[in-house]
Amino acid sequence: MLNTQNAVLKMTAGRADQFPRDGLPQIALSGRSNVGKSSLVNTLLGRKSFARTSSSPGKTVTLNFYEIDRRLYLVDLPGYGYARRSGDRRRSFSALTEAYLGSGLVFAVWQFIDLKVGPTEDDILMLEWLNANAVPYLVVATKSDKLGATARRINFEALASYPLLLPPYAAETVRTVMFSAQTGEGRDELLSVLSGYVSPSEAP
Ligand SMILES: Nc1nc2c(ncn2[C@@H]2O[C@H](COP(=O)(O)OP(=O)(O)OP(=O)(O)O)[C@@H](O)[C@H]2O)c(=O)[nH]1
Ligand SMILES: [Mg+2]
Repeated sequence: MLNTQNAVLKMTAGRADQFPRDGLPQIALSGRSNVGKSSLVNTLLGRKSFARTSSSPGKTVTLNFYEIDRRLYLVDLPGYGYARRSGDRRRSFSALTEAYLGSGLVFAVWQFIDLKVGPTEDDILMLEWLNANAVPYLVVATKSDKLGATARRINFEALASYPLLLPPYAAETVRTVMFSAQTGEGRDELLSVLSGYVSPSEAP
């Protein structure tokens, strides 16, 4: 198992030449602003405010590389979709995020989608990009605590069977994990996914 107590913010990167290139697997946390990426870092690591979170979107503007147990990085990406208004064709993904995703450093992506909201236009662009580039990824369905039992089930089933997450669009059926930073739902499952990245033979 990973020792999540042993976590350090190794690098706050505002430029591409600051991305760590030490061979450790890098797991990129991608999703729109305010979806709960930084909160998930805190929940997984059992810390209150290790990664900075905010109710005002656009909190994370740099790429923050959290090194876990000297074995992998969780990379907290800036959220996208913040400045976008409908009909606005401005670039939504930051140039730095695009440089990172194209850098060849990414081992896997965790794509965050709000369980209540479902995939946004920008989320769909990201899913299409992940599929086209054959990047291994899973979907984290966030803020599950905000829904009642019926809506939870309906929304989860709709998301997990979203066409872009299934063949032939995706190489294989994409795993979808229900998560709440508030209740801790999904924490154990995601920690075991992380352990699997660094020691595939380790018993779950
Ligand atoms: N109810 C509920 N609120 C959450 C959950 N996760 C995050 N939030 C709240 O959503 C807001 C945004 O959370 P962040 O973790 O900062 O979101 P982010 O994806 O890192 O946002 P950016 O840094 O702007 O990309 C905060 O007010 C959090 O408290 C959750 O599981 N349940
Ligand atoms: Mg953030």
